[in-house]
Amino acid sequence: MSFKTKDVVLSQTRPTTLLLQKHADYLASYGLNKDDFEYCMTEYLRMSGIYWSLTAMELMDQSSRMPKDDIIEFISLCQDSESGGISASNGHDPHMLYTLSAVQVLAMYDRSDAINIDGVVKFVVSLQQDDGSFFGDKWGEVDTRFSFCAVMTLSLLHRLDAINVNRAVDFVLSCMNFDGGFGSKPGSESHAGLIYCCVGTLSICKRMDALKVDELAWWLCERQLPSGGLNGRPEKLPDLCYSWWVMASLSMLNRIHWVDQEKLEQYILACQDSETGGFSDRPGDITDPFHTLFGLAGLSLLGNSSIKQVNPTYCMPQETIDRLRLEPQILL
Ligand code: GRG
Ligand code: ZN
Repeated sequence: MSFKTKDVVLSQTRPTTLLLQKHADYLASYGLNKDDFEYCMTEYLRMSGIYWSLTAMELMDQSSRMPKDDIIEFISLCQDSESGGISASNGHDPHMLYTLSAVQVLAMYDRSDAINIDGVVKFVVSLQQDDGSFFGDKWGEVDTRFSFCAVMTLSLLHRLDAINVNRAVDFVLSCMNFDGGFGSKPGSESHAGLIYCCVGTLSICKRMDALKVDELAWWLCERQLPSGGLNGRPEKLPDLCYSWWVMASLSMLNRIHWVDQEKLEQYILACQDSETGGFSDRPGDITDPFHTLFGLAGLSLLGNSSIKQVNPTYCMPQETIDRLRLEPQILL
């Protein structure tokens, strides 16, 4: 039996400063060639791709380089007139995940008027179950991710009262484990991505009093590995996106100082590609818009002054959350 920790070693030649302009150029040109193989292969998640890119560009104060009018038109074409839900791309089926991404993008653009808001509310309401949980779409998968998508979508539209919030909270709490963490459904193992979703749901519903704060924050800070990076569960490799799932959760719990922030910053910076721009999951891997957003957002949580302040609950610029007068709960 081996007790070797799964981790990576940061090379001497890794990037150690923020290559901000490279990342903005990378995202501005991403998708300009619609025949690009990677672009074609990611059509099934296009709406979230737009959210990741636009949010990253907003955090770098360069969102004017994104094709705003085309994006807004694309979103309105993705709304299904029957269910009211929004899909990842034109002609795809509506889903909670892409409905949230679309509503987040429109919130940043202050253009929620571009969709039928009552339709979105009807879609989200139709997916809540008697136990408070949410389906992702009409096919009936239940997951705490969808609870988070539901409450975030409705809160951005100021329509949280349309669902049974108490039951939504009860379902999320039924997914809490002995270690203070949360999984995707009752009895499922704790996972940092789902912890973010559950803590985020409680933050929006202002029910963070129900958390086992110290157990949860301890489990979260134990995700840090010798490289400085964070994993999503015990015995797993580090991955840059956990700099978001873990650190945003710790931010809501007001305990980001429980990790070694300098080492984490070094890990995040090492995940940049100095040639192509963008961030990847681990140093040396291929970059993508998803990890680029979470790299930048993670650095924002760590207080990097060349990136705008990000809101830990919504993963959107704090200025958008302020403009919408939303006040998600953060522990003092
Ligand atoms: C508004 C930021 C934002 C999100 C919306 C969709 C969603 C809500 C949250 C997703 C949370 C989640 C489940 C993140 C985990 C993503 C991930 C790296 C999954 C891979 O999991 P494993 O277990 O990989 O296959 P590991 O890292 O454990 O090897
Ligand atoms: Zn990742």
